[in-house]
Amino acid sequence: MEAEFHKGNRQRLALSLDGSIFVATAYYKLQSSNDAAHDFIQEANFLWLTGIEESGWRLVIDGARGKSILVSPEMSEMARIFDGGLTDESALRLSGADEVITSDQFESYLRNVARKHTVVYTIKDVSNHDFVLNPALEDLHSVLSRIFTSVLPCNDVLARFRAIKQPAEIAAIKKAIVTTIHGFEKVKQSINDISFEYEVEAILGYEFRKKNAKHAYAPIVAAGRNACTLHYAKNESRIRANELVLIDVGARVNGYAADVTRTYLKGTGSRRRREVHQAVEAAHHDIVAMIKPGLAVKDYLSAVDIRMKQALREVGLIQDIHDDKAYRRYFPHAISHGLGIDVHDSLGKPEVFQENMVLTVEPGIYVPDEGIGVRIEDDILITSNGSKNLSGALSTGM
Ligand SMILES: [Mn+2]
Repeated sequence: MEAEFHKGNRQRLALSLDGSIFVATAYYKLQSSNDAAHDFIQEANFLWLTGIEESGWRLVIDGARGKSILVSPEMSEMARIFDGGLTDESALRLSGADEVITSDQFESYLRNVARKHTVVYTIKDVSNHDFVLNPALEDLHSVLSRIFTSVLPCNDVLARFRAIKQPAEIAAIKKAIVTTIHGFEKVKQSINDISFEYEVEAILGYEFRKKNAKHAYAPIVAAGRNACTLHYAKNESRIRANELVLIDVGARVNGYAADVTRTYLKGTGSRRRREVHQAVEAAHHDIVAMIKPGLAVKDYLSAVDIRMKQALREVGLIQDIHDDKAYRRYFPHAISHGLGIDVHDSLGKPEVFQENMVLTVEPGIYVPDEGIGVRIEDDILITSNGSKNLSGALSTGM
C-alpha cells in the first residue's frame, strides 16, 4: 500500500473525530516459548492507518493540528542486531506521517496535549472469556487513562471505514484470491493420489510461498467426519478412497486475506456424498445471487435460513422447516463475514449491504453420523448494482 492510502485513512478518521486526539498502538511481539517467537501479526487498524508491520510503534493523530506523529519503540542495540528494526525514515516513508518522537517523549507529549483535550480516542481491547488479545492495547489504555479524563473507543468508527474497501484494497484481496485459487487447482489435480490431509496442506503452503504469500490463517484440511469439527486444523488424518475432503484456506498478499473453501472428493464417492455436495452447491449459488447493495442484512439472513432449510429438506435431514434446532445442528455457523486485513474483518454492524464491502458466502451441511461435511465458500465484492464473485473462477465442483 502507498503512503497516500494510509494518510487518507488517517485524515478521514481525524475528520470523523472532529479535531480530537486519537492514539493507537502496534501489537507486541509474542513468544510461543522462552526463545521462540510467534509469527508477528500487526493490529489491523494500526496497519490500515500506518502501513507499519513492526511491533512496538505507536501513532498519535492530533486532529486539531492536522498532524500524525509516530512514536518509535525503545530498542536495545542487541535487539537491533537480532531483529533488525525499522528506521525513523522508513517509518515516515511507509506511513506518510509528519514526525517521529521517541517513546521517552511519548508521555510528556500527551500531557501537553491533555491541557487542551480532556478526551482521547483509542482502540479498545475486546478480549473476553473466549480469547485474549495482544496486551499492547490494554497497556496503552492504562497510559491514556492516567493522562486524560476520558478514554473513548473508536473501534466501530474504524470498522465502518474499513468495511468499505478502496481500490487498492480490492486489488490486494484479488491477488490473494488468485494465489489461493492456484493452490486449490494444484490440489484438485492430484487429489486422487493424496493419502493424508497434511499432503494437501503441504501443496498449498508450497504454492503460496513460491509466490511470496503465506497462509492468512491456519488452513483446514478435513477428510470425512473431521469436516464436522468446524475449527479442525490438525490436518493429520488419512484420506480414504471415496471420502470427501473439506479444504478451507486463504493466502495473504500485501496484508490482505483470501478465505475460500471447497470440498473435493477422492475417487468416485457415494450417491449420498454427491447428493449432499450438490445441495450445498445449489444453495451456495442461490445465496451468492442474493447479494446486492441496499439489501437489509436481516432480510438476507432470513432468506438464507429459508434456502438452507430447503437444502436440508432436499437431503432428508430435516422434515419441518420450523425445526430450528435441527437446522442449527446441520448448519451451525454464520453464512457470511467481512474480509480484508483480518480474515474475519468487521463490517461495522451494518443494517444494509453497501457497495465495496467484501464478504464471504459459506453455506455448509455437516452430518457427523454419516462422516460427511461439505462447505463451499467464496469471496464476494458488492458492486454498484449487484455483486461480483471474486473467487468465482474456481469451480465449486467436487
Ligand atoms: Mn470464512
